[in-house]
Amino acid sequence: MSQQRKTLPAEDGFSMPGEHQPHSEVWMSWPMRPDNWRMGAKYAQQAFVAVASAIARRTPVVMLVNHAQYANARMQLPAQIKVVEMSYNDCWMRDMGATYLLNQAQQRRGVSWQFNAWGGLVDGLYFPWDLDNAVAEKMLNLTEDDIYCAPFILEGGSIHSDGEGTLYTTEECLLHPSRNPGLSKRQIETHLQNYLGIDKVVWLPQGLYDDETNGHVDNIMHVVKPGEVVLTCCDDPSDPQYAISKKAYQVLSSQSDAKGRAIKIHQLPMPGPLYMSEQEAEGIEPSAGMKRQAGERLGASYANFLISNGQVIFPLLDERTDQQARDVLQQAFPEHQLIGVEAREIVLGGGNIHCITQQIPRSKSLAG
Ligand code: KQY
Repeated sequence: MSQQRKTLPAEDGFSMPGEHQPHSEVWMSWPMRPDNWRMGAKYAQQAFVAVASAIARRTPVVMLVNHAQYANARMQLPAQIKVVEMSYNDCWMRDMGATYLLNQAQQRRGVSWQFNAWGGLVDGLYFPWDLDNAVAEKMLNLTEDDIYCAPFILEGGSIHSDGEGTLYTTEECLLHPSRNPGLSKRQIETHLQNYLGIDKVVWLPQGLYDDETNGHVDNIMHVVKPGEVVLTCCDDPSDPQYAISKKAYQVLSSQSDAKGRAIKIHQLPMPGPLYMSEQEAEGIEPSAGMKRQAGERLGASYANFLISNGQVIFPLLDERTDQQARDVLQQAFPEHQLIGVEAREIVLGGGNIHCITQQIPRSKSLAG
């Protein structure tokens, strides 16, 4: 049974591992919102099945499903994927799921952040978001890990840990007025140190251009292993992404990580730019928070992949750049098996493979 802890993870010796470390499970949740996913999420569901099936080759997958979609999800998903009924507002496990921590003895606990649908009443994408906000605690209850309830807003997609004391994030997101307007940058760093057990924060100025999450770090870069990252780069000086990626490159190449290492950067190509088609926009129900119009630029990036137990599940986005992205990733992950999954339907919903998955690190109590 899980208990709520009143202390801080860092003082208890817990910290956030890197994604490259072993996982016991990966959790996802089933798409269904007709104002975010076209055609009642029919095509997104197929993409989620493909992502879950790829992960499940090496890591057990748990899929959360709303009651109305249970039978449909069970029918579409391979038998080895565990389907668990749970309530939620949309399906971004990276952001509403718990962030798991380990201590030196490989015991596990987790953090439940406050979630406000990427901006609450300032510029959030939907209302209400209360069911999403309750998911992390329910998840920790189901995995029987003790819970730290963080008293501030944060989404899992806005942080990357290297598991050795370095946390990567963006100023654009964490300092955005729609997240924690009462906290200074210094106070946010202190919270990150307390709740994630990290020693140093590397602040990129911005995330991917026109990303509806206010610049999540997981859509522009990814940690390969301590001291090594991949970064989305752009070779067209007239594209707004060019200057953003250039600044990110400068920050990463001019800083050392928490252990004093220079940070090695692998440069990923940028797909597209890609835009929403007329046909795609027509299949989405209008809503107040989410702009979904034909011609809208999509927040598409190859950096939004998942590492899990020796596999890298990465998005296929544009046949002009997919092979180049695969080559860069294979060079960055020479020992990993790369699996490309068609991800345009996920990108149409505003995120990608990393955003729809949440890994649970392997602990000593869950051997194997
Ligand atoms: O980037 C992520 N971690 C999530 C994207 C959420 C988009 C909501 N429509």
